[in-house]
Amino acid sequence: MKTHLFSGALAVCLSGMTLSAGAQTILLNDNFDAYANQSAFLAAWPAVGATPSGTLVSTQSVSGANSIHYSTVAQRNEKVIAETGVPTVNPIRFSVDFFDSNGAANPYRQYVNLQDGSGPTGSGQLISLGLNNNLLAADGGGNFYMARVLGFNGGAYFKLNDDPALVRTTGWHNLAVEITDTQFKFFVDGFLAEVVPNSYTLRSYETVRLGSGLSSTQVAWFDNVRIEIIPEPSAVALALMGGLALLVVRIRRQ
Ligand SMILES: [Ca+2]
Ligand SMILES: [Ca+2]
Repeated sequence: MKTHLFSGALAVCLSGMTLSAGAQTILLNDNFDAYANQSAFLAAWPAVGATPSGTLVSTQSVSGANSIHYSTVAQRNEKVIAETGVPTVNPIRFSVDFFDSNGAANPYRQYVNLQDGSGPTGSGQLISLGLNNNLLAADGGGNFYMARVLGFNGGAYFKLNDDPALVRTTGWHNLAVEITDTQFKFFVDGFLAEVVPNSYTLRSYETVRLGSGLSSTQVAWFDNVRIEIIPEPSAVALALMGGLALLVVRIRRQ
């Protein structure tokens, strides 16, 4: 009896979830593992202007064998994808795996950008994830990963320092931002690390840049660059999920 009640509620909940919204839309998902060589990578991710390219390598990776290495000299690559459309209640999620080559060092100029246009100047037209040398290790409460939103904080990089546990360590870290029509939510290794209000003109993004295109005191690797639009669960699905949680509590108490 308890099992039937539970499965019935679960079925109702799952059908509610299905009704909630369409599947997530993946606009970019590059693990760099399909490129046979540097030329193949360059064909997909051209160098930016006269700045040299990063290097397809297998010295570090999260997925498969490959990632892209950025040295201490200026290197930068770019990919233009379909327009994301302006953010709504459904977040535009931009994420990357970043190999911090020296978690004890002062922040250095290695980052990835999501841009509206190739020369962004307006508020909200550029969001950046990684590290930049405008702040030292001790600034902003500790040695945290960093981000930038054009128009916020004077356009300067800031620390993702809401959670004291999310300090830098040498190795791979997942950095992400979820952009809605009201806020930018930043995540480090899946944990919420900073929230910035989105009070700016809403932008449609299409340009991704890897590497700062500037010299850096430390090297870095990037893997798994993703851009997706995540459907928010509908109010009906949320209510059904809440109902299921109550039911589970009741069944456990019986
Ligand atoms: Ca990879
Ligand atoms: Ca655009």
